[in-house]
Amino acid sequence: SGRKFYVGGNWKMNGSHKSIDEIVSFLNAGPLDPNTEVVVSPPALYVEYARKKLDAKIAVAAQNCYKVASGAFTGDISADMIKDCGATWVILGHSERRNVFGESDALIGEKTKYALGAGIGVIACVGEKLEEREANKTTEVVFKQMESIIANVSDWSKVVIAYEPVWAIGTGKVATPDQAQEVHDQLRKWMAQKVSADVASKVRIIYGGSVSAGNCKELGQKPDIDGFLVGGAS
Ligand code: G2H
Repeated sequence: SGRKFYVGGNWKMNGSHKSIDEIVSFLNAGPLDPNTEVVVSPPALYVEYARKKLDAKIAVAAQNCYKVASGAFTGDISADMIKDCGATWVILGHSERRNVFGESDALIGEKTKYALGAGIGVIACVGEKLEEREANKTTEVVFKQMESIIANVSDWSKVVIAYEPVWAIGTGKVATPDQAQEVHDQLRKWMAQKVSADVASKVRIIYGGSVSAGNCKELGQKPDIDGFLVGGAS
C-alpha cells in the first residue's frame, strides 16, 4: 500500500515508574521492525518520564489534551505542554473520552485542529457501539464522527485514523479481520469522496479493540488495516 505500518500502545490509566521501566527496557532492547512506526501512550503524568527513557526510534503520544494552549482549565493539559515534554502525538476522541467523559464530536474536532496547529500529530479515534452495529448504523456513526475531524484538518500527514468499535474495546471480543477490513475500506472510500483520493490513499487507518499478539497478524494482512492501537495487551 505504501503506507507505513503504525502501532500504538495505549496504556490508558495504568502504570507506575516501575512498570514503565520494565516496558521501556523491553522496547528499547527491540528489535523493532524498521518499517513500522511505534508509539506508546502513557498517562499524562508519565509522558515526560517515558520520553526520557525510550529510544528515539519510539515515539510518545499523550492520551488526550484540551483545545487551547493554557488557561483556567483545572485538570487538563495542552498540546503545547505535550510538545514541551518531548511527545509528538496525542490520541483524540478515544471512545472512553467520548463515552465516559462525554466528549462531543465538536469538541474532538476543535482539539484536533488545535493540536495539529501546535505541531502535534493526532491519532483520531472513531467507532460504533454494539447497538449501533446491530441496527446497521456503523457507517452512519463513524462517518458522522469523521465529519468533525475532516473539517479541522488541513495537513493529513500528521493524522492517523483509529477505527475502534466500542464493542471490541477491552472486551476480548476482537472484530474479525473481515469486519475490520470492511469498515476500513468504507472509511477510505469516504475519505476519497470527502477529502481527496490522494489523502485517502495515504492516510493510515489503524484498528483498535482487543488486539493481541495472537490476532494481530491476521488483522494486519488486510489491505486497509495499516496498524493497531493496542490497549490491554500493550
Ligand atoms: C481500544 C484499545 C486501545 P484494548 O481502546 O485503544 O484497547 O486493546 O484494551 O481493547
